[in-house]
Amino acid sequence: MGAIDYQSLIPNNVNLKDDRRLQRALERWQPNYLNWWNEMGPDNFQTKDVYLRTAISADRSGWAHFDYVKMPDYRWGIFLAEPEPDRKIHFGDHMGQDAWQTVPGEYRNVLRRIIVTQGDTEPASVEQQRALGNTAPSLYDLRNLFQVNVEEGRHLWAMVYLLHSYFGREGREEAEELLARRSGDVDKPRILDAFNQPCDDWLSFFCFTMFADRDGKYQLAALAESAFDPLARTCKFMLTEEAHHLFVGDTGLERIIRRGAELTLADPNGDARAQGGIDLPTIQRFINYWFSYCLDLFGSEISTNAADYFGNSLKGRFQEKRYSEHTGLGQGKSFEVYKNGAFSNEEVPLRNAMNEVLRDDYIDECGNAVRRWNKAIAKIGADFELKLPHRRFHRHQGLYGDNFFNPEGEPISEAEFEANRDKWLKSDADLAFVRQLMQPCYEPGKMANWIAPPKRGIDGKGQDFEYVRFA
Ligand code: BYC
Ligand code: FE
Ligand code: FE
Repeated sequence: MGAIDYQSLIPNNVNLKDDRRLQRALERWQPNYLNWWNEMGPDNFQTKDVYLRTAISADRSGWAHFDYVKMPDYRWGIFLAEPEPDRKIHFGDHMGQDAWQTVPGEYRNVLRRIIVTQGDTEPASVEQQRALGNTAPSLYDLRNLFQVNVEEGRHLWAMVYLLHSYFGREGREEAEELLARRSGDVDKPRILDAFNQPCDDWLSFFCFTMFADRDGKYQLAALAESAFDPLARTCKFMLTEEAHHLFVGDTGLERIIRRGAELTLADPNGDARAQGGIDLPTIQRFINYWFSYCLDLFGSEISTNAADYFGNSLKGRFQEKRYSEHTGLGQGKSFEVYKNGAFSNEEVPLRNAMNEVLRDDYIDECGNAVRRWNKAIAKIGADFELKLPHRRFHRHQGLYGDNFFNPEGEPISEAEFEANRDKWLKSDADLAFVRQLMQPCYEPGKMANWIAPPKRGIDGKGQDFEYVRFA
């Protein structure tokens, strides 16, 4: 295992050549995928040479190879993490049994749904980010965008492999649908809300890779615990690629924040916008918007779906092994429920609260990043502190989705929310300002004015390396 077969039309480490039917089915899907990529993938850059990494092995050490590639020639393929010999199920009702190499009949529909939901987000994000190449702040950032895009394309392959391999005709139909839905389309939208929001400026892109890809990290980690072994191994390898997406988001935001702080100080009136930068309150409003949409991605606080996923050993907690107890039975989690104008505490069986357990870990990790960013602001000497809004703020799903709360989480009227909307969330005026700032900067080593340079380049290359060739 580990080594990847690059001789086949579809690179893989699953011995695809030994399963001719599956191979043929995937080879029939491949041109449809390429059509989708050419239609919905990065606008304007399909013929350029981009310095990209490609997976060459699925084990931990040295899995990637860097070289110039034209994106449509990227070797998208099927890479699963090494199998764990004699793997046992380690949570839920099936704990102690052998991990499943096929799909148990009774979980066929629900597993398909989980895989389709996961798969749907991958092409959705490529669609959302389609226009960004036209306004990249540097060649370094342009290259990172495309790296993220090709890997999200590969994550779609990862899920389509599972659908084709384990779900028969229905799986093949779902694989077609994954290419037919479109982000933001009124008739055929993507499944989850955050993936239908436009993401066509770079501040949004970095918020997206910071917050939405990080939801991806937590969802994939929960699925990497799954009793269904092929899903677990697929997600495990996706997570190694995902680390770079999170790096892009976290450091991208940090660079905009640092630059915003510097320009605030440089301006006689403390106005970063006047210096061609993005002011920290605007960055805060973008964070409020994307963070709240991404909190929705974890599903309802109290969810029978979540209880079933965990109980059926399909989806675990983040790093399930950290816990000492793995059935989730006989325990509860308490919630602040807001009903008829008042809060009350409600205790819910732990299994039903698994979405919230995952969301808790996610919020903690986002909070750590904000603390780091604030240190960077303080070091520069600007007087501003970024904050994550409260988990109840601006929610569209779940326990708090039907009420209005301010960023501190206090209940307010709809009128009060609307009166403050532009103070709390990116406004049309913010968006217009940010959009006009987004002018391409394609000279090697140059950086747009509104973003600080990265601390180092990619693959040991310098800042002035030609990460994308325009010739
Ligand atoms: N928008 O019990 P509930 C990534 C629906 S990101 C719209 O609350 P459940 C990536 C829900 O489907 C990771 N609808 O939720 C990042 C259900 O619908 P039905 C993606 C929503 O099922 C960046 C109903 O509300 N992976 O990889 O416990 C770039 C009530 O369900 C939303 C996954 O999500 C929403 N936000 O949990 C590229 C993992 N939230 O059945 C890639 C797979 C809920 O009533 N998915 N609904 O029609 C899951 O595990 C679960 O589906 C969810 C929802 C956690 C998403
Ligand atoms: Fe992904
Ligand atoms: Fe990602």
